[in-house]
Amino acid sequence: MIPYIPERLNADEQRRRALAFYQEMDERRSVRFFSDDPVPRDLIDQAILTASTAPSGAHRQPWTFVVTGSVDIKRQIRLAAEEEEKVNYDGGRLPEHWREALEPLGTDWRKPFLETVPWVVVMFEQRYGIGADGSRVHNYYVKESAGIAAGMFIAALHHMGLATLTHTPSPMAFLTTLLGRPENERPFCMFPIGYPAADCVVPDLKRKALAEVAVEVE
Ligand code: IYR
Repeated sequence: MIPYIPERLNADEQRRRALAFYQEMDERRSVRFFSDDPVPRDLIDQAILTASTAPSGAHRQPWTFVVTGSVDIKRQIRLAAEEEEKVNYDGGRLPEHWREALEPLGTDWRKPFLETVPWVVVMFEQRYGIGADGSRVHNYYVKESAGIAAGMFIAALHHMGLATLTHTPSPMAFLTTLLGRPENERPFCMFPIGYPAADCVVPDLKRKALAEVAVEVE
């Protein structure tokens, strides 16, 4: 064990920081219309490092971030994702209630943004780890750990002025083969990353009020 003694802030400073951080995060929106302006590669690495500070079961950090800026691979990802989404939207794989739920988002099977963006990051969860001798290492709370890291990843990107979308083309198994990932990894979430297009629009969403998402028990 090592000492951990972060600076203790006074309550006024805490409120100032809390409000500023909330306001910044409240401005984040999932973006589906991107510009093809380039994004420096080192920014992506910095966001991955931040995501990787997430707590994880037994500190296994059971994730791999696969980054691609390859025109060819982005095209293959787009074509494969659209193939699956055509079955979802037009082939009747999405149940009626799901189609209705997506209506306000205006989504359909077309995913041109997967080619427009400078970077696509695919986050894989490691169902189990591989020890130095090649043996299987048990991972714990893999989904929870990956979910927290994904949240920190999108927060990091937003903080540096980049836009993304938590995109889960369904099913996502094609990404394992396409990106040449090993058997212990499963696609968790895909993140197209770039700047919003000049004419980007987003749904007019309202976020739930505090009383709708929090209760106090006395
Ligand atoms: N994966 C599909 C459908 C979709 C599902 C949910 I839940 C969303 O919040 C948005 C889309 C697609 O990407 O279009």
